[in-house]
Amino acid sequence: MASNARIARDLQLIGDLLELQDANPFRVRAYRNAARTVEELNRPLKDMVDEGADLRELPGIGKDLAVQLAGAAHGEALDALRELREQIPPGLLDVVRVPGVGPKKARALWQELGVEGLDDLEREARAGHIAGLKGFGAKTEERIVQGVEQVRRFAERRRRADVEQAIAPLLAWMRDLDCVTTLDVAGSFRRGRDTIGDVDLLVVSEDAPRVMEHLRRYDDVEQVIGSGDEKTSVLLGDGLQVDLRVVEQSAFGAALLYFTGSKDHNVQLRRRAIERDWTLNEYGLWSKDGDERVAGASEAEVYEALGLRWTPPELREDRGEVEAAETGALPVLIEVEDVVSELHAHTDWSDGTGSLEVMTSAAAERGLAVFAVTDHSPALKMTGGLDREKLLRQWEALDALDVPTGLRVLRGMEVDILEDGSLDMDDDMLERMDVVVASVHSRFGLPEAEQTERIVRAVQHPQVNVLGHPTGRLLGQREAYAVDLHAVIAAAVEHDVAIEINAHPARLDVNDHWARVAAHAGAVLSINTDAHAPEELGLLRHGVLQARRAWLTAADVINTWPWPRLQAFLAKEPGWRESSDD
Ligand code: DGT
Ligand code: CA
Ligand code: CA
Ligand code: ZN
Repeated sequence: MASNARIARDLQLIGDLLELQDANPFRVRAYRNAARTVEELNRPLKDMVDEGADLRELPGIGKDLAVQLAGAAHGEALDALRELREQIPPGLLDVVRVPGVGPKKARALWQELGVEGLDDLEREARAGHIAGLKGFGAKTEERIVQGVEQVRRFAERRRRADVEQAIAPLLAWMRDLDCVTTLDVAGSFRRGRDTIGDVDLLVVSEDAPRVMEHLRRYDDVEQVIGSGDEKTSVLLGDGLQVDLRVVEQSAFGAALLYFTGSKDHNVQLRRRAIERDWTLNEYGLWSKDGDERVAGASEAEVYEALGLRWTPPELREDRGEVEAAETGALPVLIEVEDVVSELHAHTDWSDGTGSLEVMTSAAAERGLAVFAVTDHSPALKMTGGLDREKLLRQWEALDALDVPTGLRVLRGMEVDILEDGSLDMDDDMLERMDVVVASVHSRFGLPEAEQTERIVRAVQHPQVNVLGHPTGRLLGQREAYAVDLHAVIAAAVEHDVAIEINAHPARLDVNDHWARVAAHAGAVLSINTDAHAPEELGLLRHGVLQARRAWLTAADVINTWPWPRLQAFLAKEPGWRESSDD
């Protein structure tokens, strides 16, 4: 089954591909007219076909198209589209999407310069080979260089949380099929990477063709890139690629291992297999002659046969995990349930949406033991940051607050680090707080030396407990500012300041790499949601994933500590490092 919008997009695409082939303009126009007709229908084409409507009565639809559309309504690929896809390099469609190019110019570039994709196009444009072509010019060439970058940006990696949301209905659709025994998301998604290139689905089923067909029929499939016995790749409406593999139960573990990756982790495992005179592939671990399957049904079985402990997917990046799995030195990774304190959250006293009551109730409902109210300081005007007087009023409100049983509410603030590294609040007020989060929200463009000095100075302030979102990156929007994090981490270790892993999916800051560097340097980490609404307390798991990728245990993260130890840390009492319970 396919939606009208999708069929219309396919018809439009046929027009574009035909134009790339320099086909008869009447044919091109016929498909484009048909696209418009389908788009403007006020009911699903599929319903019309099922009711036996004569599609030839629709404007611009002849006999041949009527037959194709009937098939398309039931999810079959349009014949013309299938044929064209075989004849035209797929990368040319990216070229067509570059502003200022379009099908006619793309065809000229293809024929004159052999341009088959964005890389070719960029190279030719930068080499100045395009300006001289008939119908182009220096200006077009310049626009093309910028246009290529724009198309690439669009095709960039996505935030994991966005992908999670985008594929939820697809997973439900696939699980709905009765012959799907198991469905897992593998690849970088399973490894918990902060961004995802494409989605790798692994299904166990006795009826692979039906599973493949079911995916192709999913309503939001925009394009089938390829479909065979073992693998189908599709693009969803928003451009997200989904790769599906179907395997038998007996090969499930080996396949899950293979398609979870990472590639480098797999290389290590294959090396170990070869050392034992075996081979490892997506179907199993095999004896040298390939006759006997040594392991394959479960991941654990494969690891065990290779003399390794089962390794959590978050660690499978060839960063020393294979050696650790061999010697039994894998860390016991932190879990969401270990976290009992939220130390960075906002309320409607600044730019949050939830009142003190709403946020503290939400925290209690999530089973937290400690919740810090850390609204913004006044420098961040657009957030309604609290000045001294308003902060005093907030504390009065906190004193009067009916706190849920079992929850400890902390007085705190997310204090701006000003340009010179001083803090945006009076020292006597900072001294009266239970917890101070210090963050940079301005002057991202300072030279690295100045930025580093600024942040180090803030970390040295005797009242600061947590360095909030230490690099300022916003995934897909803003790069990290230039800063020497090694120096910042060293200062944090010296002054008993925790390095934050901000769990907001747009931030995940610090990332997995820096979290691990920080822990190695002896720093402690603090995972916080930076919630601006009660439901955002649920973002915690995104931060925990990054912590796991950083090899962190519960002990490395102050949010897991029992109150006496956390209290000692926040008060910078010597001795917080020696915990009695871990
Ligand atoms: P992504 O999609 O860029 O976020 O990253 P991954 O890790 O999901 O990479 P992807 O989708 O290309 O492949 C998924 C896993 O499948 C990968 O981690 C390892 C395995 N794999 C795929 N293609 C190959 C290959 O050509 N060689 C090897 N050794 N492994 C592969
Ligand atoms: Ca992938
Ligand atoms: Ca893939
Ligand atoms: Zn902030």
